Amino acid sequence: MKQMSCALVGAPVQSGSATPGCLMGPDAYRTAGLAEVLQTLGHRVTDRGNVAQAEIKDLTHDNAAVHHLTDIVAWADALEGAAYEAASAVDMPIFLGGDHALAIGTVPGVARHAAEAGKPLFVLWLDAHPDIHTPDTTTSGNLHGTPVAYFLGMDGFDGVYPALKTRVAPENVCMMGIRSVDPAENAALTAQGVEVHDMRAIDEHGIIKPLRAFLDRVRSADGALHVSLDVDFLDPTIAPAVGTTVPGGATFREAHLIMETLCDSGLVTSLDMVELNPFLDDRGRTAKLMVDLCASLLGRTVLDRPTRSF
Ligand code: EXY
Ligand code: MN
Ligand code: MN
Ligand code: MN
Repeated sequence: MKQMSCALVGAPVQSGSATPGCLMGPDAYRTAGLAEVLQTLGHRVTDRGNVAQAEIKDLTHDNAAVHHLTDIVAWADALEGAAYEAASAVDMPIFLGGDHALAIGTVPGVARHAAEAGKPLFVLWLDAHPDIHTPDTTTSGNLHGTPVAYFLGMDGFDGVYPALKTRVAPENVCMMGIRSVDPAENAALTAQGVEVHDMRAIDEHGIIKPLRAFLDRVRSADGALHVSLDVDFLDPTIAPAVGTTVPGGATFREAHLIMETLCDSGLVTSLDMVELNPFLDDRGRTAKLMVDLCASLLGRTVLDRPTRSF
């Protein structure tokens, strides 16, 4: 694997989730040795610390049905700029969550950088959930369930979230691991035409063929590829430290196969690692697994696996 310049960007967002604790995520990845692991793989790693929330002057529209809107809007503004800057500075920005609301900023930010390079942004969404609610369709009011609807440019965000700077085309989004979908999200996925490989499809047809077909599309479009990895994509028995566990998730090997295949493709240009809640796990097992998956994305093969317990 070619040596990459990587930037760790902490995004301790937690107000998009119902369960506090994600604000400890970035430091849990640091404690699990993420920078050191990537350096042993030969990459140049800079830790940019944690992004500070932008100051929100005034919020013209506060939707009572959603939680912590002002907080999330402040994060979105700050993260879009931080993501754009990191993507402009290094080969591989890695955004350390924090809950999935951080993608409200990171995806448009890296998309803006890609667009300036004349590249369409593709997104691989690895998650039990499609996260395609709008502020009007969410029933929980938890805004970590809304980033995809926002960056697709769906209606319902005007005057609520910052004006979307760079939109992602729905045909450029591929979801894997989906197994918990609200009715409004089902309708949105169909209306938008998002490619979804839910766990039933993965059980029946496997991962590799649809993943390779998606990567062929990224390659022929000369696209950039952002991977958004939610801890709850994984089966809760191997990744319990997340507030939205759903049984029947990806196995250790399915997750590594995806990362190893992505590594071989050389197409990935940015990564979110989201929804880790260290408060819900003992001994950092989930954080270490996420670090291990990041290592596979950045060049560790199945034959390089050192003797380790985690
Ligand atoms: N669809 C449910 C909701 O909107 O509350 C669950 C969302 C979970 C979101 C996590 C980040 O993936
Ligand atoms: Mn770049
Ligand atoms: Mn998610
Ligand atoms: Mn999820």
